[in-house]
Amino acid sequence: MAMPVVDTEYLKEVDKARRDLRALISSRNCAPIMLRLAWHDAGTYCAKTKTGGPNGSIRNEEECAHAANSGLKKAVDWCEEVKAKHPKITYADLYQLAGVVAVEVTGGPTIDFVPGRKDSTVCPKEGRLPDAKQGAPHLRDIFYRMGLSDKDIVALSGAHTLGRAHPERSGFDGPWTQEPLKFDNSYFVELLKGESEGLLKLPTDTTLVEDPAFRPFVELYAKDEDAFFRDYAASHKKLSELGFAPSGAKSCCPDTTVLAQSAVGIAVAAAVVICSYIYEIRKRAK
Ligand code: TBV
Repeated sequence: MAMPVVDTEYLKEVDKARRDLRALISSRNCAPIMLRLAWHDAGTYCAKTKTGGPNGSIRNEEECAHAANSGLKKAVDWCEEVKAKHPKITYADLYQLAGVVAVEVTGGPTIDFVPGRKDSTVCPKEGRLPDAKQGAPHLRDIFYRMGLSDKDIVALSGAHTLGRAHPERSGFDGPWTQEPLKFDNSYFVELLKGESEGLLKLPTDTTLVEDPAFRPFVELYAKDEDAFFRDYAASHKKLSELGFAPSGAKSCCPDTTVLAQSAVGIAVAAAVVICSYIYEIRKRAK
């Protein structure tokens, strides 16, 4: 599918879809799985081959059936309700918008959303998303492949402040925090408390406190929620825009033309004012 044309009409639809998503997510309490959907659509990106990424391909049966995506069909179907009302919006934009709204309605930071993502039906090879049973080297392999950093890994892991694992989906069980529908920094606070109170710790979670490069970020985010919100919003935006170049090229041409025209206009006006001033002075001097 071609690049969607992001004109005023498209932006208006995005606004309406945003409202519909807010209502849908609040009434069904499904923020966690919507955030997971956005992450799994984006998290297949490979910076080297420029394949995968937030392109809506997770809606296709083959990709949705990948083991890592277990349970996500429900979220895909819910998004379809919004797509039916706003067919202009690409699936790629819709899933990323759902992720942004999920964070917002649960009390998290505002994440800048730029529309214009293209849809794809190409299914990436299975195995691009992280495996919860592995450690730091694996986590780095996966995130570096996307072009993301250690700081992005830790900040984005804070998304586990929302939701829980389901035995029938991943084999793991339980939430990471006491209030799994509230987006805050409690994931990091619980992580530093260590094994206790029956909250979930995946091998990839414990890796964050054990690894010397990851740990300082965990400590920072546990004691400074503002720092977590700031870094999370920046990392989430990066994740949501992997391989996506907002259509600046087209819209910047008219803008620069307008700029150049106004510059010329101002120069001409100034020249006229100056000339008439000089003319006036000479007339008086006579
Ligand atoms: C659920 C693990 C957002 N994540 C989730 C489950 C598991 C993982 C449970 C699925 C289930 O049984 O329902 C096993 N996902 C991982 C692990 C990795 C991973 C270990 C390894 C890197 N997660 C995430 C990011 C984001 C999430 C970057 C979003 C930005 N994931 C997420 C939410 C939920 C899961 C909100 O991966 C709860 C869903 C970096 C629900 O409640 O249904 C944290 C990081 O990628 C690991």
